[in-house]
Formats: sequence, structure tokens, C-alpha cells
Amino acid sequence: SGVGAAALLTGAYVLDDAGGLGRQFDGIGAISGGGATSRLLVNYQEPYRSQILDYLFKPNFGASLHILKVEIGGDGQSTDGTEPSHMHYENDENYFRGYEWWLMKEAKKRNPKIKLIGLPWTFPAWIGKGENWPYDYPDVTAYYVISWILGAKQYHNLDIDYVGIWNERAFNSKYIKVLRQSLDRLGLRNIGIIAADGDWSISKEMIVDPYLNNAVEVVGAHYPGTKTVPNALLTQKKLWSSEDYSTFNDEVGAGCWARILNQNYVNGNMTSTIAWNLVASYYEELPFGRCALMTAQEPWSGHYKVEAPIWITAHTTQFTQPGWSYLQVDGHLEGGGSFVALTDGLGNLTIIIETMTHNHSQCIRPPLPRFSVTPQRATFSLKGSFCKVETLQVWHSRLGFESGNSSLFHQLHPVKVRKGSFSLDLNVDEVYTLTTLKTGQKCHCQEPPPSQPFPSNYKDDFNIRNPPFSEAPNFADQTGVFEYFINASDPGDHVFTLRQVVVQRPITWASDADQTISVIGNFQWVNITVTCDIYIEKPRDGGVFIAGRVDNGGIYVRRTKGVFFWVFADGTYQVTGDLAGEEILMKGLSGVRDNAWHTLTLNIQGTSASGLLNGYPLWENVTISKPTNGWAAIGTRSFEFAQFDNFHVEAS
Ligand code: 147
Ligand code: CA
Repeated sequence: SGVGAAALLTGAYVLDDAGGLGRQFDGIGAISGGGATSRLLVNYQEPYRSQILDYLFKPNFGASLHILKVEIGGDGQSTDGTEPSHMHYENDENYFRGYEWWLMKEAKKRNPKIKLIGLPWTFPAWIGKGENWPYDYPDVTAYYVISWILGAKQYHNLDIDYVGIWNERAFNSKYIKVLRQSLDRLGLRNIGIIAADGDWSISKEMIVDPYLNNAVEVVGAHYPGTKTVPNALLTQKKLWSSEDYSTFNDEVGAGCWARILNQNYVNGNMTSTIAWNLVASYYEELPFGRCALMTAQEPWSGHYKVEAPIWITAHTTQFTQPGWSYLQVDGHLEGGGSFVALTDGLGNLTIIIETMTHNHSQCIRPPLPRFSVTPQRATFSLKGSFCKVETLQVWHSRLGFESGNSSLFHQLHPVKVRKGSFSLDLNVDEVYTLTTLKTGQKCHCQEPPPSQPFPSNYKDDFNIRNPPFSEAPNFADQTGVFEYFINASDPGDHVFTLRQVVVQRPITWASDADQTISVIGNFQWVNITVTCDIYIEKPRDGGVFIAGRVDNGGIYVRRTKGVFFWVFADGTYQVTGDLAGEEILMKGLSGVRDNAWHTLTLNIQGTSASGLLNGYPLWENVTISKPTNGWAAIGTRSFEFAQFDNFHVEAS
């Protein structure tokens, strides 16, 4: 047969288990954290929150993920915010902070077999005893990480399957061995260490250090561009792409994901691929907005979007499980693109084919070398134990690159296997799954509510006795950690407040600011009035601010501009154009002191700003030219305790 005048390119591929199988498949996963990527998800109302979780974790439903990797919060900035540590201070332990515990439990509820991974990006300062480094006291760091693992079990009945070292930062052989020994001593022999969550360079040390080699179960590389290195193969360990993707979740992002899910094995022998990140539940204007499998960044409206990468994931996850094995195949298609074939060893067979073109499948990194893909016919012969297969279920996606013309995860007519083979005509930018399993599902669920902007009039008095989460809704901490707090002996109105609790600069992963800051609201806000009761706890040089038009966050938090109204424990105030406090627009005396409540009001209209203290004008007519818009924020002058209450913002 042919297409038009030219003969269709054809290829023949043999699937046979008679000569043994390929590597064991370890599953497809996604990362919550690194950092604060699930921040807004927790505040979705039901039934929307459960719907989102179902799309991510429920077997035979959506992405049906095999692996959930979470950040072990370390109080520091880890990309889109900070996540709280279970040990802010040396003698502090609390396993109910943040939302990763909750997320792991929700994932387990839906899929009890889901594998869990924990990995730190940052650490609280005490781990390093003053140095910005987690390896000087390997016993302390191991104790800290293992406490998290034990806390997961003790307080949440969560069994952690794998633990990492330090995301995208130097590894340390001594520490890895200490961690392994400590895990073993505590009977946690079945928890595997993944190392080193950066490039492949650890494999070079592993092949000359048998103790290190024994300590590591999985060599995990990030953004490997589907390739591994000879040394990694020499370790004879499992090879994973332990962080990958990080691409805007449109059809190109879906194309990236489809291509690497197959080719990380085909080219790089990697048996797991883990997406950064799970769900875009952080303000979109933070770094890497919507670089997630789906989008849920509006808890105030309930709006969310099941993006194309979810259905690309389903092509693999709904028809394989960790513990299945890859078949030994070359995996490259004659006309470009790739296929993988997997079996459970019990007669089931799943084939996943992708024909992504170069321009429609570029990931954020690394650069993608040129290649071409053309329409082609592929003929597969089933041999060995698969010669008995008579029909295969077919699931199909075609990514369209004009809006709305994709076809995602549709079931087609089953194919009949005749005389041990079948043929498929493949177009470009397609994904096919052919499988003996009949369990695939794409739900025709209800549409989520429409998108809406953040409410223009928003209040929080933090008056909640048993909050389900340690953090107040919609506040997105960018340096420091802001937690619900109870002043048990407060005589007045401030029993329940929000408190900044990080009092030493953490062992950082990114460039945390020297001030703490939590942002909230709509990045498009121009005219804004922020009011908040504040309580400075640190005498002499302590201080707090409220702000508007805050224009940055995440890994760029140090260069945040905006309009910042500060008051200090020494009785002075300032208005600055930046978080760093270098661009002073106004200053003077305020009479504010520490350990007393005061009310600050910041009003920005057009090019003019003014400030009130306890309802009385303190300063006015400060000219503002930049930024033109941004979030509201609260924060402190340094890593210091301070409290906030009765936050109110009105903006447009
Ligand atoms: C990764 C981080 O591990 C994630 O937390 C997130 O920040 C992600 C965003 O794309 O990036 O870190 C990387 C940072 C830089 C490179 C690779 C990964 N890089 O330049 O190759
Ligand atoms: Ca209150």
C-alpha cells in the first residue's frame, strides 16, 4: 500500500521474551515540592480537590501515577516557595506541618501501592551548626532525614520507599554511607537510597567504592536528555530519570513528556521517569508557572485544568505497573519515534509507541538535537509467550498544535493479531498504547467551575482552633515560614494569629532573601489597600512590613520589588521600593515598639502611596512609578519571630 505517490516508509519489529527480558520497570511518577508547588491545592473545596487528586492518583482513571516524590521541607526557598521543616529547631519535632503528609495520604488512599520518595532541597540551619552545608555532621543530617521517615510512619502510617540526598547539589559519600548504616540499624533496610539527583557523576565514584555502591539502590539523574553514561551502566544499578520534564503544560509539553517517557528507556536504560512537577498549584507568575502535569492554581474559584500531559501519562501508567519488565527491543522506529514493550511475566503485554516531532516535543532542558519523524507503517511480530495473543486493545492520542485540535487518550477498535503479527499506520505526533489489558479508562467527568480572579476583597483573622494545615490559605511563603499560632494568654483580640517562625537563615538551595516574605493575591493588582495588625517580637532591630505590587518570588525572591511599608522595634518606619530595603522612598519616626500590637495600612493608588499607623496618617504622597502591579505581602526584616493578625486586602 502507499500514500499518494511515495511508498509509505515501513518497519518490522519483533517482540519476543524467549531470550529473556530487559530491565525491570520501576514506574512513572511526579514531584510535589522543590518547592511549594502544591501550595494552593490544599485550599480547594470539595468536590474539586478530590477530583484533582483522582486525576493524579486513582488507578485506571487519569495519570494513575505509580510514584509520588515529595520534598522533605527544610524551611528554605526551593523554587516556588518554602516548605516547612518537621524540625525548625534542634529540639523541635512536628509532623503536621505543610501539606506533603496530607498529599501522600491522599495518594495512598487512592492507590495503596503507590511508591513514596522523600528528598530535601534545603535544611534548617541547625543541621549545619552555622555552616551553609549539610555534610559536616553526617550523623545529624541522617538523624534529621530519618526522623522524617519515622514520623511519616508514626503519625501518618506512611511507608516511605526511597529517600534522596540533596537535590541538585553536591553529594557526599560519607553522608550516604552514614545514612545507609543508620537506616539499616533502625530496621529500615527496605528503604532504598536514590543518589545523587543531579548529573551522573556519582556513578564514577560508585564503581571505585564498593561501600558507596552498596549504599545506593538507584542512580537518579535529572534532565538526562534520554541518555545515560558508560559509568552509570557499569554500576549495574537501576538508572532513573529522578527529575525531568519541567515544561509548560501545553501540547509541546505533552510531546516532551511522551517522548522522554519512552526514550529515557530506549536511549538511556532508565526504568523510571519522574516529572517536575505534579500539579501547578502555585501562583502562575512564580518561576516555571504551569510546568506541571496539570493545573490547579485557583482554590478560590475551584477551577482546574486536566492538561494533555495527564493523558500522555495514562498511556503508560494505566497499562503497566512497577515490577513489570521491559522487553529487549531496540525501540527506535524506522521513520523516527520510538516504542517500548512491557510484560508482567504472566502473559500480559503492553506496547507504547510515540512519534513526536522535534519542534513539538522540546523540553525545557537539555537542548534537543535535530531529528526527523515521518508517517510510517510499523509491523510488530509477537513471538515467545506472546504468540498466543489474539487481540490488543488500542488507546490513541494525537497532539494537535492549533488550539483545541488534539485528540487525547481515546480508545480505538482493538487490533487483531493475524499469524502472529499486526501493522499500524503511524502519523507524526501520535501516541499509541496496544495492550492485552482491558482496564483502561478515560472518564467523562463533570467540567470544573470557570476560572475567576483572586477575590478583590479578602480578609483573614486566622481565628481557627484546629486548622487542617499549618499555613493560612493562599499565603505563599517565599522566605521564612508563616504558621498559625495561638497566644494562649493573650488578654485581648490576638489569641489566634499568623507567626513567622524561621529564626536562622536555612541551609539554602536557592537565594533566599535576608528578609522573610509571604505573598498573596492577584499579580495583576494595581490599586491596593492592605491592612494588617502586626506584632514585632524581636527587640531593638526587629521589624515587619506589609507590601503591595510585589513583583517577584521563588528563586528570584532576593530581587523582589514593590512598595514595602516597614516598622521597626526602635520606633522608626520606612517605605522602600524593594524587599532588600536598599531603595528608601520615605522614612521617619512611628513610635512603634516590640511586643505590642499595631495596625498598619498601606494604600497605593496610581502613582501615589500613603501609610497609616493605628488608623492615623503616618506618611503620604510617596511617588510610585514601578512596579505597576503585583501581589500583596507580609514579612519581617530578618529571620525573626513576628506575628500578623486581621489581614485585609482590597484591590483592583
Ligand atoms: C530543578 C529543580 O530540582 C526543581 O526544584 C525545579 O526548580 C526545576 C525547575 O525547572 O529545576 O533544578 C534544576 C535547575 C537547573 C538545571 C536543572 C535542574 N539546569 O540548569 O540544568
Ligand atoms: Ca486573630
